[in-house]
Amino acid sequence: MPEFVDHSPPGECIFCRIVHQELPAALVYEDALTLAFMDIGQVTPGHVLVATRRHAATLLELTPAEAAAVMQTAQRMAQAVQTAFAPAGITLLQANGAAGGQTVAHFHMHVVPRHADDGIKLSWPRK
Ligand code: IU
Repeated sequence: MPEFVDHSPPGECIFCRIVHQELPAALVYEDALTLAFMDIGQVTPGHVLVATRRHAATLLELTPAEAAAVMQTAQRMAQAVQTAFAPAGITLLQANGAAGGQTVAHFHMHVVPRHADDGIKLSWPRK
């Protein structure tokens, strides 16, 4: 069983409300299992989130088909941001559980365009 429990009250998950078009979001892609929209807090210009259409709190709750679809969508979004923003690199980041750095309890993966001098510090413990 997943260790991270989604405590969102039924119907109040922010990303579910985006999926159901109850809240605005800059949607850039959608298919049967996933959608992608611009992160409201652009870490760098072009920062995109890939989320599951179905509510699943973490990676541990995805079906194999959803897990595969998420990575396909992430690659599509990486190709799109490469074309649109010409970054020097792209970071994918996906957090699970509060201890893992997750703040929104609906599965999502960050696609972050990177530049050599963008000042972003990742918490991964390496130089
Ligand atoms: P995290 O990995 O769970 O910390 O990422 C959550 C992201 O969701 C974070 O980057 C927020 O800026 C983003 N976000 C959003 O794009 N739209 C919203 O309405 C909310 C959060 I709330």
